[in-house]
Amino acid sequence: MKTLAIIGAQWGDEGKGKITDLLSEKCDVVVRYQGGNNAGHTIIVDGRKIVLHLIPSGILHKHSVSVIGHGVVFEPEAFQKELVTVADAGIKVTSENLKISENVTVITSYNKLLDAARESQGAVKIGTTGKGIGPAYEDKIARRAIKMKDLFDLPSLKIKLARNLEEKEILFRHRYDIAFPSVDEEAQRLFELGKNVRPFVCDTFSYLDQAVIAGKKILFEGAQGILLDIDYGTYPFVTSSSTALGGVYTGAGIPESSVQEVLGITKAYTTRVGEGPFPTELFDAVGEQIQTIGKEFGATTGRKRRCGWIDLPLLKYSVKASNLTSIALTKLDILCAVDELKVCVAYKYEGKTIDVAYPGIDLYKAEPVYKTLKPFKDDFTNKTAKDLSPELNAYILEIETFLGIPVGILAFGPERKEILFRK
Ligand code: 2SA
Ligand code: GDP
Ligand code: MG
Repeated sequence: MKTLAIIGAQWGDEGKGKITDLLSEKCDVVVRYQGGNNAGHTIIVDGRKIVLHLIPSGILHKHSVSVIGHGVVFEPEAFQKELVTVADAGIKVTSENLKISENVTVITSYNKLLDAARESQGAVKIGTTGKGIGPAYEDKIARRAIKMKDLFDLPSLKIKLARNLEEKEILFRHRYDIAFPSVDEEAQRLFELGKNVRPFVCDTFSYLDQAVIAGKKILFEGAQGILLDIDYGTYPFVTSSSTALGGVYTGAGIPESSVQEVLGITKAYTTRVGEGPFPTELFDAVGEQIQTIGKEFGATTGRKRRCGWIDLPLLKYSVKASNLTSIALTKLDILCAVDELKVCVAYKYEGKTIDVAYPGIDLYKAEPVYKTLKPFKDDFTNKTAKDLSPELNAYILEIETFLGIPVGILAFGPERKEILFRK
């Protein structure tokens, strides 16, 4: 297998965790390069469920090294909890199999308080996960973030936190009536938490540089999805990181030539959690059925996910935005239970018909044009890719023809083994 990026092609939760876990069996290194513990990547092995938020999904494989690159925003308390979850699953995490960049941005209490206040009292509700992701990236871009290496020197941490809090106190304490903890309290808290992270912290840039030179197989595990990208996504209803392919280069810190394949993980239908436009959203019994049988609840917050038909104009945009080379189509088993099948093949928009969504479109005004297909009712047990029904083959062909790239992987259940490789 070549060096590979796994990227959500929709609004997240396409099944990236499951596919990463599966493919990392053949990889030496698995890297998270953006986002933070807003992500929820679910892996089910032998009936046992594990949800990872910060640690790469490759951690379940003994031979692979997990790396958290400098583009990630890192919440040390959440990390602490996740270490326990992973240990409970019988996985030993050491400085050999987990490496965290000394330059990751730390999510502070201030960031979380501000996220919560804006969501409850601000002018625009984004429907964030409340983990402080946006405010932490704001600090990074404004060059006042606390970096991982800052946690290891208490006096200098206090100085940096004081600078970090200065404007927030003036701008937000009264605006939102937030009681920020004092600099001393926050410094002490982060300093203590930092002690537990320190054994894993290193120069991940050099580690990955050496891995590339040595020809190691590297898998880059994206979080959220292309349509939530800060630049490519449905702004302002996006997350605050670069979820699309560009984020791999900047967030992991590797040269462009290091990524040979870009696998777009795509649900056989569409879901979205949080606010924002969603042209193919279903508000009827079919939408409810997909939500219920698909168990479409946020893996981090437990929120109900909104559900709708697959949206090819948006997917075509994702293919272009991240140079996707193939698709993994997940949750086909859920559509098997639905007696209707529609595919959005175009939008009616401002009097025209368009078949590729592009950033200039106001998706709230885009009216989906559907093609109705025959529903498929495949039973995937002990089947190969050659045994698919004509109806399912027609669905896959519709997607491949429209997008111009192959559907290489089919997933039909949450378990590791519930998968078929087509090409
Ligand atoms: P944030 O918290 O600032 O990143 O939220 C901004 C928007 O990004 C969306 N977002 C997500 N969408 C899908 N899945 C995510 N992870 C969790 C999951 C979500 C959950 O795996 O289910 O549990 O609710 C994720 N993380 C961020 C978010 O909904 C906002 O629209
Ligand atoms: P991620 O954020 O992209 O890793 O996806 P999540 O873990 O947030 O959500 C995907 C959900 O679908 C999880 O509960 C997975 O266990 C589940 N899942 C993944 N692939 C399949 C599939 O092919 N069929 C079914 N039924 N569930 C799947
Ligand atoms: Mg998820």
